[in-house]
Amino acid sequence: MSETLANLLQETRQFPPPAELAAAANVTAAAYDEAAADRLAFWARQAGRLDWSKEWDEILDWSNPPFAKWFVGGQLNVAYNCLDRHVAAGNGDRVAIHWEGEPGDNRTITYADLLAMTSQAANALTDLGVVAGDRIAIYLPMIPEAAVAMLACARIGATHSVVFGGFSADSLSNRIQDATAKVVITADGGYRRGKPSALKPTVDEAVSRCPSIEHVLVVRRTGQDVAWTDKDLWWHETVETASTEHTAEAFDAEHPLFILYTSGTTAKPKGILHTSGGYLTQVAYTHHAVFDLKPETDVYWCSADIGWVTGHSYIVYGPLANGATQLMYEGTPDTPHRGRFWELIQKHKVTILYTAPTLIRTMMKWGADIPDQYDLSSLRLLGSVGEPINPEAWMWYRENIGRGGCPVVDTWWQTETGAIMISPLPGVTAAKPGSAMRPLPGISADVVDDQAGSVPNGGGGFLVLREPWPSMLRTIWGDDERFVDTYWSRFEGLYFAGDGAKKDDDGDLWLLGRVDDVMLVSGHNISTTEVESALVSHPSVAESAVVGATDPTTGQAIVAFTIPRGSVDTSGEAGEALIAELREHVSKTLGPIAKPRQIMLVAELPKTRSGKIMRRLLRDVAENRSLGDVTTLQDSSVMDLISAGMRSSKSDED
Ligand code: 6R9
Repeated sequence: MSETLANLLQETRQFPPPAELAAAANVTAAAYDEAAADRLAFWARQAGRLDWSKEWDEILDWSNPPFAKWFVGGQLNVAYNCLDRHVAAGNGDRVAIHWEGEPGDNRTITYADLLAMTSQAANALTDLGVVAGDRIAIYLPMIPEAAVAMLACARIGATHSVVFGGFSADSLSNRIQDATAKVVITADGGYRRGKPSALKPTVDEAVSRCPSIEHVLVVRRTGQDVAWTDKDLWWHETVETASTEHTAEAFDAEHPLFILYTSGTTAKPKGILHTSGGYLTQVAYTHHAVFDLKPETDVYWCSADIGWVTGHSYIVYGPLANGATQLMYEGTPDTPHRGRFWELIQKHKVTILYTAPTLIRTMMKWGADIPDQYDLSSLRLLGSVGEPINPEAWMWYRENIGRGGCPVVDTWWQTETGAIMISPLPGVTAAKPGSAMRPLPGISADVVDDQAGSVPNGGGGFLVLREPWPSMLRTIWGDDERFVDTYWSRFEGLYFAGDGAKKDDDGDLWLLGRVDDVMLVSGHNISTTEVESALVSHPSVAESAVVGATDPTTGQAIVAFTIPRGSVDTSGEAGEALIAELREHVSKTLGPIAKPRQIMLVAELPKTRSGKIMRRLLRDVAENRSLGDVTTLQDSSVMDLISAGMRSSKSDED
């Protein structure tokens, strides 16, 4: 068996940039050449997009790999770069955030407002005894105070650790303890699916186990009753009464900016540490380059939660560093109705939308007649992040949301990389549906075999990064050894990201999912992504998750869990006929080797709270094992439904 990862899916469609966008694009093809000619000088020029209080002495210190230092000796204040300098430049009246609450309330916050709010929070935290280097936990819903809290920490040099508001008291207390945080910033609750959903009781439970916590700062969002302890302080009594004047002090380029725990499903969560100068440089550059942001005219919307890295880099730091006007939405896409996203885009004339494949596939399931009811003509660019986007979902996004005229940028990156690494450039790249295309200028990614040899075009293997990049993680908080073991020991001198990928005949990159999920079927390594994409390319399918289950004849056999599109009849014989047709369809699209042994039609799939499919649980179901840890699931009732269906479905072997 010589192949590392099979290359089964062929895709020939390609979409060049719209002429008008290309003519005015922020970044042209020249950027690739400039970066190739001198990578470090290229990044130094991008760092020049920021205001530094003190220029750096050295661009990169890589004398002690994998511990990088970028812009050594430089000093800056991250919050100053996101706020003060825009106000100083006369843009204080520009809207920074159009905020929409789930119940329909809304706020408009200018750059001057955001600076005043952040200054108040910085003063209040300082009064509470927070000093540079302290850690602050943030556990908030999607309200403007979440961004304010992060920026206030950045402003005073405190390191924030944002914990997604859906996590349990256990997850929260583990993260607080790991970082020995001094303060938690939270709210009474937030609105989810039409109801106030409490946060404070979870914090109370967590804090009872966290002796490091001195104060709990509570934003009043829902007005629901909260229990009160002597550590608790209301935000409106503490922050909103503080002075709106605050002078930002500069910190070292390598000063810790934040810790963000990766949503690991089994092992102890890893506190990914990011620092200041290099991080801000790369998020600002990539936001400018990949989204082609024109701060004077664009209205940008990233629908991620601020509790994930996408929210950190592409709601808070990248867009604000670039002076963007953005939409921020508190709630779920189906509250109060399934057109909420499109209604918001119509209302705010959003021009750039950045969302996740899971959302796109959900919209496919609900049907194109929903977005069709709204005016989406303001949109000019669409982005995707979080999982491989199946070619058919990419096409659906382009046709039904972009109305055929918007470039789609599929952006690959991770909590660990801090910023986008692989993506089309919207004014340059003729994008292929489902491909993240090329490393951005200044980034060197490759696909290697198990001996670390670069695979030729047409080959598949492990996605690696060859050179350090400015927004790279610096370590795992408190555990340098685990940092080295986890990311830098599989291949000598290379960062291995855990993802499989292939190069097509043109050398463009296709992400193939986590290598842990790869299926070994009769000696062939088959990626879950390709089989899922083949299923989604059938007109009756909205979404699919594929796993390898132990099989006596083939080693592993392919089992697919498939969500039909809204209008499809799946009852009785119609369902059986569809399953047979789908198995044939995969066989025809990818070859008989990839034909699923079994296909289950399901209504939902188990997803992490950030929307990624949890194949591990489906593997348990497919192999009739009792379910593993389900605490990171978004909705655990899904698994009961799926396993019940699995037991009753008749075995479907050839
Ligand atoms: C930004 C973010 C990282 C993992 C990553 C990969 C998957 C993200 C992707 C993608 C294919 C893309 N991933 N973007 N896979 N195409 N465009 O999601 O960070 O939550 O740390 O997840 O997500 O598997 O390794 P994070």
